[in-house]
Amino acid sequence: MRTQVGIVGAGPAGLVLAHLLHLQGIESVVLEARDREYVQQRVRAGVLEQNTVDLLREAGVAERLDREGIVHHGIELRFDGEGHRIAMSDLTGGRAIWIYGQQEVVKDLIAAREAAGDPPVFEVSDVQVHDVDGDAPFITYRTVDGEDARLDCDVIAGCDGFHGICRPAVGADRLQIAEREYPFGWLGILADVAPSTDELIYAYHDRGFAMHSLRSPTLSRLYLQVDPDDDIANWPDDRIWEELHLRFEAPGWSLTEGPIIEKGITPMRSFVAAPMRRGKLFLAGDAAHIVPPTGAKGLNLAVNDVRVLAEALTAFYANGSTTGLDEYSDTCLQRVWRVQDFSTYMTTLLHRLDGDDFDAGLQRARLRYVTTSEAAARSLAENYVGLPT
Ligand code: RFL
Ligand code: PHB
Repeated sequence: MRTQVGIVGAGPAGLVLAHLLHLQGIESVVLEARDREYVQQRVRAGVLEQNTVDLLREAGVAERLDREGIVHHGIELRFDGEGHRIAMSDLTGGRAIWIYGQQEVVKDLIAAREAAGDPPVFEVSDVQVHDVDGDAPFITYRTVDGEDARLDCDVIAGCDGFHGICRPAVGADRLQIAEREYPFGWLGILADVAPSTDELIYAYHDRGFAMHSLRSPTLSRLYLQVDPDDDIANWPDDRIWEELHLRFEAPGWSLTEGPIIEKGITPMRSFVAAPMRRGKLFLAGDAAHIVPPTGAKGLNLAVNDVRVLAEALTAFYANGSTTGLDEYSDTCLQRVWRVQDFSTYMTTLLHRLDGDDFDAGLQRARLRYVTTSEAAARSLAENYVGLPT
């Protein structure tokens, strides 16, 4: 088989890239290790920043997002039993965020690939990339029927997430890795109950961070800071609710419980691999970088990478220009580091740190500052809704 762009991974990065290229008349094939059901059900991100929504709208894949997505104009920071609203839209000239599950974005994009007669190839295994330094790179893999296959292409996009094969293919000796692990993880639940809040609540508490998000008017998504090595078996539903009540406690506010339909613990890390390219292989999204989820930025960063890559490839196919491709890694990394800084800020502002009373004193000072100074609040807001691209 031959195509112009071979894409490894049908997450948000790979699927958005395939769609943007299609709109420019550039052919691609998306290879995905999992089955369709799995990628469409995987519960992950829930917050789309303004830039992501703008891009999906311009690309014509926001019809359901505009119908079912919930626009938010503020978030709440809660500490010492009191809530403080950050009026994001007022502080950013009307920019906002949308609540729309990552798996819904993925479903819409897979539907768009199908409508174009170009669905992802699911359940491939033993994917390997070859000859990325030359002019004729190719990908080999095994199909769901156990047949060996080969995909020849001009360019390979490594959109296969943090545990994929594309970043290792760049070669450990060529990659500079900057990384930070945190001494905590997030226990996340999806609960079949109407959210107890209209806007997202980020709560700082001596017992640890907690967050209240949502997926729909009848579906709540909540998180608790826990030990990263903790076992979800240690967290029966009653214990989760008890801990959530304690960390969100505020006079006149109550948390409504409901059946927990999904739960799990995710470790938190910050990670940047540079450069995001080797020859004809370009890394995008979680394959190249990870941010802790406190800033709600991972998916949005993945979308920004492939926006840059699609523009560079469009110029390359239009007039042979390689400038955009040559600048791809540096262009993306500037935003990656801005977002790393914001995600680190949100993470260290809100989580219980292992340190001493000095850390806690600084955190309270920063929380009071950001909830009383308009300049500080605006800085948080403009990063949260996403700085213009
Ligand atoms: P993905 O989504 O991991 O997709 C990679 C795809 O590649 C496939 N794959 C392979 N396919 C073929 N061959 C191989 N060898 C392969 N190896 C892997 C995988 O099966 C998969 O389908 O990466 P992508 O596209 O870069 O997207 C990144 C986002 O998924 C990620 O950054 C976000 O989920 C992060 N994140 C959040 N981001 C936000 O912008 N807003 C949020 O509110 C937000 N909340 C979150 C989050 C991530 C979380 N977890 C679980 C890590 C909340 C949580 C709890
Ligand atoms: C989510 O809804 O899953 C979510 C929201 C905000 C975050 C992280 C995750 O910062």
